[in-house]
Amino acid sequence: MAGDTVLAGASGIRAPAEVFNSIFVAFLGLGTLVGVVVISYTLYNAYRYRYREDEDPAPDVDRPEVGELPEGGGKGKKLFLSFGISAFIVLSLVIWTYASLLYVEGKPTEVQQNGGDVMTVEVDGFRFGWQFTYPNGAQASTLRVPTDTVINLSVTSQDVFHNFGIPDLRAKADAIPGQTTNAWFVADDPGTYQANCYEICGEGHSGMTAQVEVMNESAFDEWYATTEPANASASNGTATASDGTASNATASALAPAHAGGAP
Ligand SMILES: [Cu+2]
Repeated sequence: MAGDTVLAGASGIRAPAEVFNSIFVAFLGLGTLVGVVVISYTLYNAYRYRYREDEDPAPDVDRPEVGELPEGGGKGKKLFLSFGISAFIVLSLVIWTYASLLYVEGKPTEVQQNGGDVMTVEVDGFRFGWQFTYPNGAQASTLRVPTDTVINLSVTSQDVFHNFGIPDLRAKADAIPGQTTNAWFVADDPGTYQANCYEICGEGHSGMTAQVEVMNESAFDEWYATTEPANASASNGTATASDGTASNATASALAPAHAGGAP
């Protein structure tokens, strides 16, 4: 099918951008073809059977008289042919599109199972910005990713509905509080892209953007080595943890008395 020749990056993985592009091209091509056939045939018949004052355009046709039921004809051949071709085109598109979407849905898991590199970045939407959390716990407001690597975005929201999307990389996912949505992409070319919010979420919605830096793998590794978990340097993390333990202790101290009183 058209589009299969569309580039796969050095990773050899067809990114959703390429899959969606080939779906678009196939639909556009077939739609144009069907349109051209239908419109040409209509125009051809309109011309062939046009009204001529002095001339019967088809003198050899035996037309039914008023009140007579038509008989004979092509036994519905044209009807079957056009329905058959339409059904074939529509069903092929449905099956092929569905298979493509299954590929997009399952690819990160498949790559991971085959020992390939998948980097999962947590994307947290809030009014009005984005926070990215890397596998090592580092956090940033710019999304930095290496080229030719499957980047799996795990998207959620801290407050209201948002939608995280990077149009140039064809990655887009709802950001819904209390649940995560996944989207993935493979970037072939280093460069700076922009992520936007695609769910109107308040007065700062239109400014709710983030920079996406696609870096060469070596440059990324160098940068990634300098990052550290967000709460490693902050002693607050430890303080909260010990607070947590303290209140748990209180709770369990109270528990036996409570249990004793129950029966
Ligand atoms: Cu938003």
